[in-house]
Amino acid sequence: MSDKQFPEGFLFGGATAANQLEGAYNEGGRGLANVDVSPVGEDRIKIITGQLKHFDFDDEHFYPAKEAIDFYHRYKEDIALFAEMGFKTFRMSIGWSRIFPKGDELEPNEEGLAFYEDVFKECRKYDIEPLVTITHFDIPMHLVTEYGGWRNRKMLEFYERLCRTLFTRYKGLVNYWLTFNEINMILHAPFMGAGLYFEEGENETQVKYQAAHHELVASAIATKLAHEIDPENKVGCMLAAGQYYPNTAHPRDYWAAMQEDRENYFFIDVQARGYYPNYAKKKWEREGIELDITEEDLALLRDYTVDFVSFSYYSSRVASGDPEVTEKTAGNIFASLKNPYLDASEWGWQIDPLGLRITLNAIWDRYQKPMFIVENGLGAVDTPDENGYVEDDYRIDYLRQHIKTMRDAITEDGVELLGYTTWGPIDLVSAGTGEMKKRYGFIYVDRDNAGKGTLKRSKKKSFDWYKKVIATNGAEL
Ligand code: P53
Repeated sequence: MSDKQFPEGFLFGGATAANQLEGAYNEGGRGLANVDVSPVGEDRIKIITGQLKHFDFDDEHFYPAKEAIDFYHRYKEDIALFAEMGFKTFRMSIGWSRIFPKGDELEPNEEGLAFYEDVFKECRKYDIEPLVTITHFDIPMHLVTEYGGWRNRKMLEFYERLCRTLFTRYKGLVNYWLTFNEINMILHAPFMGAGLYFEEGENETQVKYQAAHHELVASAIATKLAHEIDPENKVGCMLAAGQYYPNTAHPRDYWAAMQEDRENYFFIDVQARGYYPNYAKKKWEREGIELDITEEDLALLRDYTVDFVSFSYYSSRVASGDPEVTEKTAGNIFASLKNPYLDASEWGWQIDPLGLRITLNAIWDRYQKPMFIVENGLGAVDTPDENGYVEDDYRIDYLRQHIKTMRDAITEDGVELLGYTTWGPIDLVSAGTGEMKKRYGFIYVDRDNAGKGTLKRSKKKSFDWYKKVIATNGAEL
């Protein structure tokens, strides 16, 4: 028991994404999306980074998003389990191609709208506040093949229509919105993040920043609309965060870490402050990048900044300015040098609870806006007993340490934090690898990398632990 308290009304819960749990990829009038055609296995990384053009299914690969964990048919059972843990909030995302199957239609697909309405009502039944990501690595394939994804300015119009539809239909049911999941992912996995694919000889950096500009303006338009349609709406941006440390005290390493941090904060600098930072304009100048940016775009960015800043945190990162130092950590789209002071997960993600406090303070110092930790957790191999029970003390340990440092950031440092949602409260498909084996959940799902299993849900040891954490508002960890 600690006398250091989380604020009253703190939103504890869990976070998911449509393509990683819904399945039912061809039901309810849903159209094909970029994430559907991303298989598990070796080729995945080439596909999600836009290096390998792979726009449809084939027989050689297994596509985990087709069925995922079948939340589409089992959401009542799953939300009941979240409610049993006492969730105050549930983060989920909209499958864009459920609402606009091709993306460029004028009228939405009623079946898709009705599905999410039911999901939100189910949450409300248990006083669970939905926290909705409008796009989480998700774009209708038709918008990729016909328009080239977010490189195309036409995307602004399609995204605006999506937002207007959602804000109007779910008025009163949803108040917390995130515009783009991990918006900085566009630089690292551009096909997954923005439906981008590169032709040979193309200036990739130019394409990525043009697409990023479109997303940033689209995010501002969403914020404008959300506030117009319902003044109760709160809109957040979302960053794949994790502060960079210098590899040594050598000034050039500190400088390298600062450069790396800026590459990520660039997006949030625009969404939270309303203008392009000088360091970015200078970079573009240096690299000969010329972007199509209108006066109207700049006015939108300036006038419609976000209400809060949300982020995912799994690990801190390390940078070096010394070209000889190259030993990278494994298994993460965000390449980082190894930090010798930290342990790592089975997937090579380094574990740094204090790094969460550091990241919280860095973001708070930079923006002075309320924050929301919308992802954190440990991807691990679980071995269930015959009842599907998993003794996942490693997961409890990871989360406990992170929740402690987050509490310190609030009670000792005074950062303003709205809530905390762990990633994948129920096991789901990994975004980075497409595996089921990389599990984050409090709830075990019987399904393997090849799609075998009954899909049965069972509680792990961490289920009761997290329930107690929420019941005591973080006093007992
Ligand atoms: P998986 C890489 C680095 C940081 C965050 O990731 C990332 C990724 C993508 O691998 O993505 C977020 O499933 C993302 C979720 C994702 C989660 O991290 O690869 O928002 O969709 O599932 C965990 O272990």
